[in-house]
Amino acid sequence: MKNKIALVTGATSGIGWACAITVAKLGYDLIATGRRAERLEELRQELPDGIRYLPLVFDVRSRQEVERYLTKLPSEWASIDLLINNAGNAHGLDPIQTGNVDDWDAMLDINVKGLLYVSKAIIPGMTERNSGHIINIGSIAGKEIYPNGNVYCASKHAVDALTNGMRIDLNPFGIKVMGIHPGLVETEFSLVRFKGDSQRASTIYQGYQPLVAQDIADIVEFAVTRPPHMVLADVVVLPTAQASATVIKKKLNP
Ligand code: NDP
Ligand code: 8X3
Repeated sequence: MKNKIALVTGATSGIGWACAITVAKLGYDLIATGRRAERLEELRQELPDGIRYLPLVFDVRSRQEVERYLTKLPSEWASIDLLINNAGNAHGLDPIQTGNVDDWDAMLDINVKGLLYVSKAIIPGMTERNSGHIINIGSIAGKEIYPNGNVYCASKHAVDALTNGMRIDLNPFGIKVMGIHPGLVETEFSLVRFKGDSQRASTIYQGYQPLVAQDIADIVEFAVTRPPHMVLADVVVLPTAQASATVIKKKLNP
């Protein structure tokens, strides 16, 4: 029997990387995307035998690139069963009055419009087949607002709204739609947010045990192995040390 097919965006690191390997281990053939081609080749080495793999290198900000790669998939890859909209990042952590407009553009273009472009390319196949599963990676920043989070929080609130909107509009087609909203997960996220400042990035994860990418992939595994009558609609997951976007129990340095 033919394997199911999963498409994971932002599979070159962190949560997307872990989700890609996890769904491949569950037996999905894998389409993995990101801008770093060499990382997508490294990912190939982690995949189990017998899984077909299609790495696609493009920027989700580019509507033309998304359409070029995803609306004209070879027929053997076109029936996508599982879409994990994960590509995204925070850029900067500044008060609104001094925020950088390029950072705002990046967050809205990647986290919101990129997710929409990818979804627009994949959903018609799902509605045609009356089946499919979409998992959008939101954030605790999509449930709460924190100081200096302004535009990143807005982008993730948009992901939350789009997830709920998709679930409503796709309800007649039997398509499952889920949002996963993590708190602090140690990935390359803070390195990107702080523009390569590794020292500042590492302080975000000090003094407590943050989540790791596999924690999110484990939730994906649970979600995609539920029976047809059941969808996990909305999951907020935090490190035990985190009570809200801003309340984190950290051990003080001795
Ligand atoms: P990483 O920085 O480790 O991974 C981000 C991924 O997104 C990379 O694969 C990157 O690929 C991809 N990506 C970023 N920009 C683009 C783009 N323009 N086009 C295509 N792909 C892009 O961070 P995480 O794994 O932590 O982040 C994954 C998701 O999880 C994001 O949506 C993030 O907002 C969310 N999240 C993260 C949390 C955390 O604390 N880490 C908590 C809550 C949510 P490449 O650079 O190769 O293009
Ligand atoms: C990532 C988690 O708290 O840095 O979405 O916004 S947080």
